[in-house]
Amino acid sequence: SRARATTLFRKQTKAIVWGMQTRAVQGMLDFDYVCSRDEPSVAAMVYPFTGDHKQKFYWGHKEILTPVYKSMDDAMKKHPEVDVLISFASLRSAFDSTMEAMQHPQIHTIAIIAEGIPEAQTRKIIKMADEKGVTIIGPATVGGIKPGCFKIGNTGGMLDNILASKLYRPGSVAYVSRSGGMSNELNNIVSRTTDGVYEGVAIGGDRYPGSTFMDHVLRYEDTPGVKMIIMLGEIGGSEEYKICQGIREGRITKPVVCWCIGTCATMFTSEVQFGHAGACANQASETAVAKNQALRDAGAYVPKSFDELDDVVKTVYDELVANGTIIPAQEVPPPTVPMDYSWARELGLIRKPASFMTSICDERGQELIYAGMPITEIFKEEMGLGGVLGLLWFQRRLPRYACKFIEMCLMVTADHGPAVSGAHNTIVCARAGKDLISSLTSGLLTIGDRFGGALDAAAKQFSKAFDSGMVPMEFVNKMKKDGKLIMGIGHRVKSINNPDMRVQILKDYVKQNFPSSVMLDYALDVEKITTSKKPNLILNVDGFIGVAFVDLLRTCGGFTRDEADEFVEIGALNGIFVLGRSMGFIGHYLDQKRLKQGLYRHPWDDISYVLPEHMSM
Ligand code: Q5B
Repeated sequence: SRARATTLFRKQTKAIVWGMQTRAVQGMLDFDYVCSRDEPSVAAMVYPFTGDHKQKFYWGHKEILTPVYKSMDDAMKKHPEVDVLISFASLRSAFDSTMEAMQHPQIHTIAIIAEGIPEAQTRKIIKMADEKGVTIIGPATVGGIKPGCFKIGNTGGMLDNILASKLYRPGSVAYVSRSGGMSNELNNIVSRTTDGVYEGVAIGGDRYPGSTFMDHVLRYEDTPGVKMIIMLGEIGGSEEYKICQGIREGRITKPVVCWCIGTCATMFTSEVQFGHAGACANQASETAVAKNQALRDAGAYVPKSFDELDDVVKTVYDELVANGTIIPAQEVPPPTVPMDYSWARELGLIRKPASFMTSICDERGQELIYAGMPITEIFKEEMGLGGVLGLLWFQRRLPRYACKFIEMCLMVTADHGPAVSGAHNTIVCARAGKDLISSLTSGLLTIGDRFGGALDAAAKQFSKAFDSGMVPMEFVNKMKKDGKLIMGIGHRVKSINNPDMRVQILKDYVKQNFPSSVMLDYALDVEKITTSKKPNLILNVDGFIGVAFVDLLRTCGGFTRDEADEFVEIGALNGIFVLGRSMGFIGHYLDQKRLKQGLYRHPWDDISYVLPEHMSM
């Protein structure tokens, strides 16, 4: 079988990443860039759940495209330079994908991130890896890092951490740990006490790691750049004793600083299973205390506690500098990598004027919020449609009588038969084979001054006249003199002889429930004058809702006078008719479809053709 490589990662190492881990890949590329690599370390990604495509990443300031393959076979064939596979496959697919990867002789190293892979499967992976000479890092690991060369996935954390721990250039200290989290702590300790990390691997917390402490310590022993070694073991298993043996037999000659985590287990009366699957002492020799003592006896540098690990690392390093084994290199500042926009924002480093603002609804949190009120509370308080409209249109929690009035307005304006302009348009559109939204909007587009859209103008005209102290007769006369129609007055079919019951219902409600109806009373006085001229010049449904809403906004207690006027000014009231009548238009659309009505063509005998006479020059 093929011998395992001593050097797993170089400045030219190329990897395939299995899984759609775009953040991890971007992290690797940022690391590569800050290490001044010539090319990104990720050659391709494999993701069996989408077709072949390309993913966009940043390489420094530039955008680059990285190929994603559905099949691992294709990825390997297209990228023969790749010798590392980083597998983010789940615990269910990690076994198959790792076994498949090992069929490709180009692969020398595989990092398996997944936790919870069945031990029987891991053992098969290990057997195959032994046969093929493949180094497995993991499972259940964050991976490893070789400053200046290569980083596995998320190892080393984000770029600020990479920079803080100087992981962009090699030092002289190599470490191996089980835990990914603790390897980050080692990055920190090593960067503070020495010239930095040469390489660090977290072998993972499973009982059967794909590669062992000894595998990596021996690699470090045989790597000239490594001058001292740190091994962070833990409770459980007996791997650490192999290091003792290696030191005793002279196979390990470089200074090794060791610590086994889990010494606190002695404080418990029963056996303790720590976070990792393998972190449990099955016999006295597997305890952290016993292993620390054995390592100390073998000649490793073992602190009294983890707290003193940094002191011991520093002492050993200082000795190596003093005896000339280590000559610290001159620091060269790394190239700057632009910070991700979202991260910079999170850190509060940048601000950008928003392209648009909103003040009525926030859907970003756990719960949808309408004008400050969580949706669950809206239902708990049974605020109804009127309450929701109050929140979204007026940003207020309106009193109950106002919410009910809004709902009544929506009910009375919901429909007024197929003959009105909007319903007619909707019907013609539906019969032309158009869809619901087209038919609805074609109906809505007829709403305006003459039909259904006189609410705001009526509110403006009546309140302006009232506020300026005009008596109703003066108002009517002035409008006539100016040649203007009074908005909200007049109806095609309703009159004093054929009263509009919709208006009557609303009138009764307002009179009984509103604290004040001065604007409505004023409009009713105007109606007396106009109907005395012509019986159809009644205060129509638009006019009624318009003036009653002015009373509501001005007297419900929720708005200042300026705020009340602003809602009329910006055209909120026509919205009531639009919203209400949408119900009817949709009804007409569905009705026509249900009745299977064909294309409408207006009959000729209903059109008067009044063309100009033929003109000769
Ligand atoms: N005269 C509504 O007109 C209508 C006058 C007026 C002073 C007035 C007309 C009008 C203002 C806009 C308005 C909302 C076009 C109506 C609605 C929803 C609906 C619809 C439905 C539904 C009706 C005859 C004589 C003339 C005019 C004078 C008319 N209106 N004077 N102020 N406002 N109103 N729109 O019947 O001297 O003879 O020349 O524009 O409020 O859309 O059901 O159908 O739920 O769907 O065609 O209820 O009033 O009357 O134009 O022949 O005028 O009265 O100057 O005087 P008519 P015209 P003169 S509610």
